[in-house]
Amino acid sequence: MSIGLLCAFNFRTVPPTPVSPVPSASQLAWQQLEYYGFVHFGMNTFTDHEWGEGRADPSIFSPTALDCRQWARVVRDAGMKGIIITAKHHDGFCLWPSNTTTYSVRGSKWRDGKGDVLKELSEACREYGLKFGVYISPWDRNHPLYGKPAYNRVYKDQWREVLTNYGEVFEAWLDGANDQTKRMVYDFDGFFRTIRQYQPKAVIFSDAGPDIRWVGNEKGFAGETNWSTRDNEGTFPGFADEKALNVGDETGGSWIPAECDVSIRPGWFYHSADDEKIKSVSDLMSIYYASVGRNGNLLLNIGVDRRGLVNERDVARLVEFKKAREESFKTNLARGRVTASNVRGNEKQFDGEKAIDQRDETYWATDDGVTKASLEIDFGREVEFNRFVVQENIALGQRVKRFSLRIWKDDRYQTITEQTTIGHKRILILPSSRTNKVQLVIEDSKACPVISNIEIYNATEK
Ligand code: FUL
Repeated sequence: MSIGLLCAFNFRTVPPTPVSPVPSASQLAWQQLEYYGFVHFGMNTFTDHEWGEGRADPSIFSPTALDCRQWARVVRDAGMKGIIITAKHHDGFCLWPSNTTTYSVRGSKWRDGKGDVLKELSEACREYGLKFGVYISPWDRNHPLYGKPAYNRVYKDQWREVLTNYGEVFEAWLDGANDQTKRMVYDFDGFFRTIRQYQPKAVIFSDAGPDIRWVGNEKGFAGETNWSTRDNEGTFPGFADEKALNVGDETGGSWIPAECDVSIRPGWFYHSADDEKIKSVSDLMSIYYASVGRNGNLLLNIGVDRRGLVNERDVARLVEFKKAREESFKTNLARGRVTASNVRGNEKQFDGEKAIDQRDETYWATDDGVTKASLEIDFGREVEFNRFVVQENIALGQRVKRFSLRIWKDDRYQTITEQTTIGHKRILILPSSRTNKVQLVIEDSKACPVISNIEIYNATEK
């Protein structure tokens, strides 16, 4: 065999070995969604409560114009990728005709007691190309068995009903609020097994994962340092070490990325008194940068109103927020000559160009053992920018520990920011700079860096 053939067949550089832990296929798909909607709707909508006690008469649940297709349309038009609905909140009222309780839509007059919000919403989500997710509160202030071991069976049955009757569910959401007096001992492992049994592809969210973790606050802010890795031993839903959840653990043994839940209004449920208290576009942009821009997913809540519609005020704000993002990320300036300090095996397949080719599956990577490296983009002209987007190929694990950004100014590179983690996506808000070239410097990484994407923008909002 000739040397040439040997090179072609034997010495092709292999892709980087994954750095453990890595995301499952479902976690990877989940991370791509980035932004989706939460809908809080139920008995509280009609009693004007946030935490109902489970005593309100089912007949009080009486939406006059409920239209899940409107919710789906609004959510799709807002640029969100799915909806997670409060199928049951702490008051125990079920939005589907559950056989586990008498406290459900079946006892209401809505659709003559024959309605099923989950059926209507899951169908609307399919029609509008949205993912469908479900929140069932473990805490139940109505169910007679709550507080007794037998309630664990009830709760599992609720998941079984919801996960077997409405098609594909992308996320199962378990909140951590609990009764301080009844001391219910939850069978969380059993709950997770039940969910896996009926929807093995769904990701399970709680304070403690197992698939997705709470970010540690309800403001929608992830830590500037945000590892998707975490050590979960001894944690459980309701356990909320807010600081630890906010930043993850660099050395964590499990892949449990953060989800940032936050409401567009002060409360989670709709209250007409809050009609003028909807978050501004600028607040929402800050939330976006601090969630999606810090390696988290954004779960933005809308409280559907008493008609059973997303209120027109919230609709308008969601549209404005979408426009603001489109404006800011309109023209990607990351074009030009790309030079990397090191390219894995000197192979084209891993060169710097792959970080700006707009293809998710390609990436710039260095040789094994090279954990400090830089990548220059020479624009070939002067550009002005104030946003820098960078992504790792997280299928190979989250690697980068520290990075910085430099701009060419006064005949030398000058550092304009020093940062820590990247993960799926990091968006930096920077003071406006004019320069001919920029340099991304990976200062330290768990293994050779694997950078799948870089984008540069000059955002209109400051
Ligand atoms: C919390 C609940 O107590 C709130 O009412 C809300 O549903 C929030 C998203 O989760 O645990």
